[in-house]
Amino acid sequence: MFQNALHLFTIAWLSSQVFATFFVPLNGNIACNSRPTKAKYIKIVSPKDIQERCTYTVQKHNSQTCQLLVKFVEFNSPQPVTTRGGDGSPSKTCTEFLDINGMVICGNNSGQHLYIPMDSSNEVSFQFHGVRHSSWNLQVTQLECPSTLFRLPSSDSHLIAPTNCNQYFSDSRGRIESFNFNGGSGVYPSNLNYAICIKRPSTKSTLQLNLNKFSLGGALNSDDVNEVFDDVCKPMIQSSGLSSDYLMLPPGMVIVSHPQINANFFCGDHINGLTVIGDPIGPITIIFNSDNFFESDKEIGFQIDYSFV
Ligand SMILES: [Ca+2]
Repeated sequence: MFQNALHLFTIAWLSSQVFATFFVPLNGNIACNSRPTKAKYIKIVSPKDIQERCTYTVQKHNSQTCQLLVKFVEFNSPQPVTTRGGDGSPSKTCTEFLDINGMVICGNNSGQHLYIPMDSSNEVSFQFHGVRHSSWNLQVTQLECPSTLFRLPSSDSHLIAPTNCNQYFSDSRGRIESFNFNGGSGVYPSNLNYAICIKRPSTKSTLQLNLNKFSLGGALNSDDVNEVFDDVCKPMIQSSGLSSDYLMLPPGMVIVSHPQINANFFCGDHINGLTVIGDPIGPITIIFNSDNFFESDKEIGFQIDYSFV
């Protein structure tokens, strides 16, 4: 009697595991403020009905899910506005925005993408705040890493980004723009800090960056191109009013027209239109940082065409 009951329980449990593994929905739209989805391919589209907040929660498709690839087919929200902190210093603040894992973006971001780590967390929430004047169409793919237990291959291997990359460019050439580049008008939101990774081709190692547009703060009004790097861009000692907006390029990159400059942190607009080239060692990672201090007309962003030559 007991053994029969145990047998039936075992069959029921195994059936539930099989059902959970194989009968999760494969793709689909998820509605604003609906239940979490485990679908592998997900569309997040703004609703016709205006609401103050839309939250979409994505849970792991299966135990191999390690990253979410979020493609911004469309994302438009009002431009960030200038606000003032307690000390009167200006900042750029998003009034309607998307918050993913604490990363807050707004403005015109169609064509952008993000990688969200899913290895340590079981779910990720996409929170759209104050959505009265915003529209979005996001394509989310749950990327599955190869299984370490059974060494099962993954069909997503070509899409998976190196660990801790927020953006990943795997083509041998392409264009990278700051969030809310907005056709060259900017501005990038304050308080962003993220890593942009580029895949190195197997046959070439010299990276060339054409800085089509480059305007990232800069506390000094110097006209000397030699004075807007490193500790000017990332002050060693924090102080109110000192800009800390910068792009950190891989070590070894030099400006073609100023090869004597051996810097890592770049800011201001003195290198706007210039070309940076080099043979960086190790993973190719570019770090963007914006502080909470807004300098009018100086914080537009960047548009970079990268290639390997
Ligand atoms: Ca700033």
